[in-house]
Amino acid sequence: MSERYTITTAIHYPNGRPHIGHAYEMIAADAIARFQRQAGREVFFQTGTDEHGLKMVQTARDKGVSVRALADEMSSYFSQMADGLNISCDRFIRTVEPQHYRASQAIWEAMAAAGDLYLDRYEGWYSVRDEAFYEEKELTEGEGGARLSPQGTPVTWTAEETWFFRLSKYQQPLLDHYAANPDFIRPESRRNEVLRFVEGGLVDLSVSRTSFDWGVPVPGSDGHVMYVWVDALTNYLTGAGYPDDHERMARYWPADCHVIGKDIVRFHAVYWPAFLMSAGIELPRQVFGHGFVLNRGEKMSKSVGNVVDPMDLANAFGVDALRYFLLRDINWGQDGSYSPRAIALRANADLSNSFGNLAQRTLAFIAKNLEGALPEAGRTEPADAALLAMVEAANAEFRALFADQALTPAIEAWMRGVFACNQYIDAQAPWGLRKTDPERMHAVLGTLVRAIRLLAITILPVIPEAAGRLLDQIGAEARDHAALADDGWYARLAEQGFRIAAPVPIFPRIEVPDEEDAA
Ligand code: ME8
Repeated sequence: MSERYTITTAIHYPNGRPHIGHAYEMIAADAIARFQRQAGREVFFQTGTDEHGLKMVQTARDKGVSVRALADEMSSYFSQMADGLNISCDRFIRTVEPQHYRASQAIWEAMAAAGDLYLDRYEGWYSVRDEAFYEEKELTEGEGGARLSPQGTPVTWTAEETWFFRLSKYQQPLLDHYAANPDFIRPESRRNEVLRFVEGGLVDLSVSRTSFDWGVPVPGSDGHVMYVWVDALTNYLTGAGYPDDHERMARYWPADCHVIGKDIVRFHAVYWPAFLMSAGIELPRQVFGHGFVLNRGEKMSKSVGNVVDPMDLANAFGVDALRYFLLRDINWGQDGSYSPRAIALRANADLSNSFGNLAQRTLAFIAKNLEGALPEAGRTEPADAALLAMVEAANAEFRALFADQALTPAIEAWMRGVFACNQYIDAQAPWGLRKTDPERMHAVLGTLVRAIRLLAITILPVIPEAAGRLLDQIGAEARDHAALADDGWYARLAEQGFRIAAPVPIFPRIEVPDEEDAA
């Protein structure tokens, strides 16, 4: 496996404030990035904002501000949200950056040099909301006979002189690539959609606009700006140092995973690899199309206006509770619903009552009754090794599943480790042993401290702040996967006289809102 790992989110349109779908995507990609770092890889993780296109122009016009002012203000909310949600991105890219213009013009020139761009007249349907061109056969009829895109957004007839990209030429090379790389598009359902679309035939793609000027200028073609998706997709290359920083490119390209939502799989799994093939640049290894987060079953979007500020949820319940809920309850790759009540219930059940309570009871008892000193070897019994074996198995399962994009089942595997600890506590009843059998009590508590460390390291990518604080409380410094095999840490800490301080609960219970209060 490679020593480095490049992961990206989609870059988000800052034509409004971020919503929970944006938060979800950043959180999931962040958990994967953290997991890969724990595995010892050098990770490059990029997110950012996609600031060109007609949608931005129209929103700015409606608000009576300049497009740049709108982009500056709204983009800052996205970067603030990334900080607020503990997103460990290495780069927050904005497509208005000069370096990004340079990269977009370079890939354009490479596609032109390959003979894949030609000037012609475009007449067809365009959806501003999707920033996408559609073929007649893809449209459906809405109320009053209005034509709608496959995403259900309005389309308008557009006619202008534009540059075209010879997408049709790439139909067979794309199909060959999908066949040779079964993991290129995941999950399976998205892969099938793409295969069907490409097998149905590809028409050349209009890749420049002349009706507005908010975009990257087409080199050598006055009056044309690039179609927003050409520059948007190129953001991934900009961050990897294209075209000038060859050393950086060699290190961070190709990307290992583009994390995106299901509505933009076509752009990433059809247009993007075709552009790259044309420009002679290596293709990303995987495009993962996640599902949609629904507000109690309803689709929400900036344009529709039923949008909840993710930071309100994070402030109400805690960043880690939100992160945990989204990754645990919305099956990665499928759609899922959220409500404030569901977040609170999940956080209380898994984090406060199960994991938090396990840690709190154990550490508080040690702080109080052993003056915080790490328990001694004591008198071991087979149940101790059996518990550690179960927790190690839960960790191994988590890692195998998480590495394969099975984020939700991975968390369930972790939870089985937590349950095993709680059963062990009930069976061993260490609190009662203090007077009757202190030797045995030491062995049980020592086993629990070891198990808690393993569980905290396992879940660290999902709830980094809370799991990190817990590891601080038990003095566990090394937190990568290599540290898991280190069974000498406990003895070293004990020798140094490390003491566990009276712990502050890591996961205080959350008051559960009524369903009616749910935003
Ligand atoms: O599509 N649940 O930007 P965007 C989950 N700029 N994910 C959601 C979602 C929801 N309810 N709503 C949107 C764009 N998303 C382009 C991308 S990439 C080169 C350019 C996801 O702000 C959506 O699927 O409309 C996409 O991956 C991301 O949020 C940004 O959406």
